[in-house]
Amino acid sequence: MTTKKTNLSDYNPDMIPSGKNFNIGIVVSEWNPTITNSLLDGAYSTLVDLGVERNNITVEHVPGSFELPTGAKLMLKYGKYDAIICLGCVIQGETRHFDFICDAVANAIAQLAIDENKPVIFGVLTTNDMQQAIERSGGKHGNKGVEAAVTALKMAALKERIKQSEKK
Ligand code: DLZ
Repeated sequence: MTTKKTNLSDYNPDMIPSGKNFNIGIVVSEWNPTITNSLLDGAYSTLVDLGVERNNITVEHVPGSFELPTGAKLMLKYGKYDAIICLGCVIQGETRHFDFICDAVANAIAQLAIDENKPVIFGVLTTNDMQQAIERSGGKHGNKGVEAAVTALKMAALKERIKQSEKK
């Protein structure tokens, strides 16, 4: 079976839950900053477009993608958030750093979300080269920051829905 490549950033706002009552944290890696800043722009503007108050969006920076799970965990420990979005860009190099970082970050983010019962969103580009990263941070393949923001609102709304239905 083949998979058709689609631009996942083309979302229908009518199908996304409103962000009006949500408090969202964003953790951004400083490595490959031109890319991560574009991811941040995409995520931030999407949250605002979908109704999240600017006052209810907090952005924190960490040195590299490896530090994203710790940044997210600290935000959850000391703040009140409905979801955390982790944004980073790891580019394949000559070393095995790539595999170590990608595996560690993906596993830690998944585990954190499960442990904390909170959506922690993996908005990390893992690409072969800079060109692929450009194409996925506001280029021809969309913006993974936009997709991460949409995912955060969907998951925050899912949690609220399940919580409310369990109360009945
Ligand atoms: C060390 C490193 C390397 C080689 N490449 C990247 C990268 O492409 N993207 C990224 O976000 N971070 C990279 N880092 C830094 C690590 O994520 C981490 O900050 C350091 O190993 C210190 O823990």
